[in-house]
Parts: sequence; C-alpha cells; structure tokens
Amino acid sequence: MTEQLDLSRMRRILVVNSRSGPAKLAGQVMWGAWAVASYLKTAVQDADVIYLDENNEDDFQEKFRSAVKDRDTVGFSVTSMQIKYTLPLIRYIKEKHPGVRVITGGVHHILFPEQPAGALIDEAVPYELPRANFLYEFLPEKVRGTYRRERAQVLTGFNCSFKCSFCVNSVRNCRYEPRSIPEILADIDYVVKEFSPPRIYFRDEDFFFDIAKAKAVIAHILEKGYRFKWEATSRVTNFTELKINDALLDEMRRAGCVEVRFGVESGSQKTLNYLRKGQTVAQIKRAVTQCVKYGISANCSFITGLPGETAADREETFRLISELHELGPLVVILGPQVYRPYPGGTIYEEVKKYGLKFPASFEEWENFYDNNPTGSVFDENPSYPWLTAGENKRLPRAWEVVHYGLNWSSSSNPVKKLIGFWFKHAHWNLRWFGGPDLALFMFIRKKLLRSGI
Ligand code: B12
Ligand code: SF4
Repeated sequence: MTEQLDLSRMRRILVVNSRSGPAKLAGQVMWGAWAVASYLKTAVQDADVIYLDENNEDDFQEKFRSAVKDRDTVGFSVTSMQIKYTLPLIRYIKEKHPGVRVITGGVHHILFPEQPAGALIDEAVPYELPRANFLYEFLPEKVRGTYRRERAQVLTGFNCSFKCSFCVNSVRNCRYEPRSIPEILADIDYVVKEFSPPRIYFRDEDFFFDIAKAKAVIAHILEKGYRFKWEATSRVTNFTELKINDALLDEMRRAGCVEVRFGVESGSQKTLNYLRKGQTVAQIKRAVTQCVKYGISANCSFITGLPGETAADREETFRLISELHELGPLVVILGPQVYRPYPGGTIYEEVKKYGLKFPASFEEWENFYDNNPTGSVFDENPSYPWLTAGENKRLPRAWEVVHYGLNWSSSSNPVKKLIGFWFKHAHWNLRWFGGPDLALFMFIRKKLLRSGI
C-alpha cells in the first residue's frame, strides 16, 4: 500500500466534516478536517478548496449542496461516530453528481484499514496526510467567536509515544510529534493579534512531553507580556525535579497558566498497571499537590467500569477522588466515566471476547451507535457483560454525584455550594449513585441546559 494520496486528479475540492451525534459540537475545532483542507490547499497546484464543518454551520445542508455542484473531489474526515451523518451526504453526491470523486479518511480508516469501504467511496485513506500549517482562512465563524469570547486553541504537538491499553494511540502505533517551536510561536502571535482571546488551550496529548518546547512557549508568553490565561494537558509523570519542578511551576503561573489536565484514570495501582498508564498513585498525588501549591487548577479525569475491575479497585479510585478533592477548590474532578469500548487499544480486543459485536464494514457502522451508548460522552445506559446489572445501572451516575456533589461543594456560588453539600454528604460519602433526588435534579438540570440557562 502506498501511503500517498494521488493529488493529480483534484483541483476543485470540498473538505467536509459532518456532525458526530444528534447535537452539533458548535465552537469546537475539528483538527483532522482542518489539517486536510490546509494540506490540500498547500499541496495541490492552483487548488480551489472549500471547507465545511457541519458542527459550525447553521445552514449546512444548503451550503453542502451548493458547494458540491462544481467540485471534482469531495473529501470526508471520519471518526466512527460520524459515519451515520457522512453516508447520507455521500449518497447525495453519488445520486446527483456521480462524476464527483469521493474520498474518505481520518481516524476510522486508520483504526479499520481492512474493512471494506463500499461501492459509494472511490478511495478510503487509512493513513495520516502530511501536515502543513493550519490555514486560518478555513476556521469557521462560530469557532472564531469562541476564540474571541471564551478560549482559543493552539495545537502544539501530535500523537503520543505511550501505549495505554485503552487509548487509540496504542493502536495507531504512533510516536509523539512536536510541532516546530517557530511554528507554534507564530501561531500564538497570530491568535493573540487576531482574536485577543481571554484564554488559550494548548492542544497536545502531553504539552510537557517535549519540555524544551513547553519552556519556549512559556518564555515567549512572558517575553511578549501576553495577558491571556492558558491551560494544557500533562502526564502526571512530568512532575519531577528534571521537568516540571518548582521553578518551572512558578514561571507557568506568572505566564498565566491556570489549569493542567491530567488523565489520572484510577486510584488502584492494579488498574493503572492494567491500563498500562506508566504512572503511580504517588506520582498522581504529587502532580496534583504541586499544581495546587502554585495556584494552578488540576483537572483530573477518571475512568471506571473496566473489565476485571473489582469493587475493591473501584473503592481505591473513589478514595483517591475524595483525597484529591480535599486539596481544595483548585482540584476539579472529571468522571469517573464508564469505560467506553471505542475501537482501539488492547482492552477493545478483550471486550470482544465478552461477545460484544462490532460492525465489519464501513456501511455497517452507520446505525451502530443508535442503540449503543458507547458513542455518547457520558454513557447513560450501558449493558456491559463484564458488569453486574446493578453496576451497569449505578456506575454511569457516579460522575453526576462527583460533579454536582464534590465539584459544586467547592463553588463560590451559594446555591451550587448548597446542592454540592447535599450530593457530597448524602450520596458521594455513602457511595450512593442513584435515588429520586438525583434523578429529579438531573432531569431539571438537563432541561435548563437545553434551554441555555
Ligand atoms: C482532539 C480530539 C477531539 C477534538 C477535535 C476532533 C477532530 N475531529 O479534530 C474534539 C474535542 C472536538 C473531539 C470530539 C470528539 N471526539 Co475526539 N479526539 C481528539 C484526539 C484526542 C486528537 C485528534 C486530533 O486532533 N488529531 C490531529 C489531527 C490532525 O489528526 P487526525 O484527525 O487523525 O487527521 C489526520 C488523519 O486522520 C488524516 N485524515 C483526517 N481526515 C481525513 C480526510 C481525508 C479525506 C483524508 C484523505 C485524510 C484524513 O489526515 C489528517 C492529518 O494528518 C483523538 C485521539 C487521537 N489521538 O486521534 C480523539 C478521537 C478522534 N475522538 C474520538 C471521539 C469518539 C470523539 C467524539 C465522538 C466524542 C464525543 N462522544 O463527543 C467527538 C466527535 C468528533 C468529531 N469528529 O465530530 C475518538 C474516535 C474513535 C473512532 N473510532 O473514530 C478518538 C480516536 C479518541 C478515542 N480513543 O476514543 N475530539
Ligand atoms: S492515554 Fe494519554 S498517555 Fe496514554 S497513550 Fe493515550 S494520550 Fe498517550
């Protein structure tokens, strides 16, 4: 297989990123599709490239139908959850404009290179395209608004060198690839000048993996006197004397760092080893404590409901959550989310042995997530064979108790604090992930969120 896309037959190109679920992810940056549009615009001679992201367009269908009319090639970026929304667009092209060449690429094909793409697709690309600079002309207006009002994003690195057993990166068999420092600094300068964002998220699987790059970014922010706040993701193992030591933490704080995100995952060393996280509970505690010492928020995400995880392992996770929460309001807990067997990682192979069936061709994925909770951010009603009926029912409620109990109990808003106090003492401390009060609260909460309150 040659890992090179034939660019000679394309010039008038449309790059499409469909939605991935009933709700659009408005304001989110779709890096894969943006990377593809930027690359094709740079690499194809005299290219005329249109970029459409359904998440960020109000009248997407009309725009899509109008754009496709005079294109020679349409490229779709697809994760598995997008297939349901991508296939109808492809069918429309094949019906109305059969001469247009349809190419699909993205994470789904990288994860399932052997699966037949079907007759509707002219070429399925199971590898990464080379990456050019991200061209801001393709950034949708809705995303620009988010950059101005809330938070901009700057991509500082691709992929990851670790091989955690639940993570897609272990399947991609990739290595960490930092973007070059001049490219990153130029991006920061551009974003500041163009959007004056109050906050920047440095998107990277591990911003501090390449510590020279992280230090260059921090020095640049200080030197330029930029006032934006920023956040980044780190492995807890970076918090050592040689990497993120006290001196660097002090600089990070002075440079506006307000949040570090950690994939803590579990408080059980046995589970951490099973996940091949390459981190210890002691390292987790040290990293979070160090952030708090320097006034930086530590966002800690957790996972539960894994095959082989016992009640005792789970209790160790719950105890670690409590212990970190007690470090104060700078500690924010995300989850514990119930493990979702997205394709990828060695655990995915393991769960298939429990009898979970996954589609065998591109088109079979179309309706796979309709009655399957694994596609949603928080699983509402899983029925995993490795969990008991009670666990399947209660564990998905744990994050609600943690968020509206522990996190809200640290809030400065008196109403949230009161609600937090209730769920912390009446539910979390008793490990009670259910009850009519929680159901009623979540019902009201969802209604309010839907109406934008
Ligand atoms: C950042 C990120 C996000 C961001 C941005 C997503 C995006 N589409 O760019 C946000 C927060 C919005 C997000 C949301 C979601 N994400 Co996400 N996300 C990631 C993450 C961590 C990195 C992706 C990234 O930015 N890579 C950098 C870009 C440049 O690389 P790339 O996307 O792979 O694109 C390259 C190639 O794939 C190829 N390519 C891509 N598109 C195309 C198209 C054509 C035509 C061609 C030829 C080539 C090609 O060339 C590109 C350049 O080299 C990955 C994990 C990972 N390491 O992949 C998960 C991941 C992609 N996300 C995942 C999921 C499940 C989701 C959500 C469904 C979560 C949810 N329930 O809401 C949504 C849906 C996203 C969507 N596409 O609509 C899964 C997808 C699993 C799967 N089977 O497909 C992943 C793999 C994580 C995981 N392990 O579960 N995500
Ligand atoms: S979970 Fe984090 S550290 Fe592990 S492979 Fe994935 S991105 Fe890398």
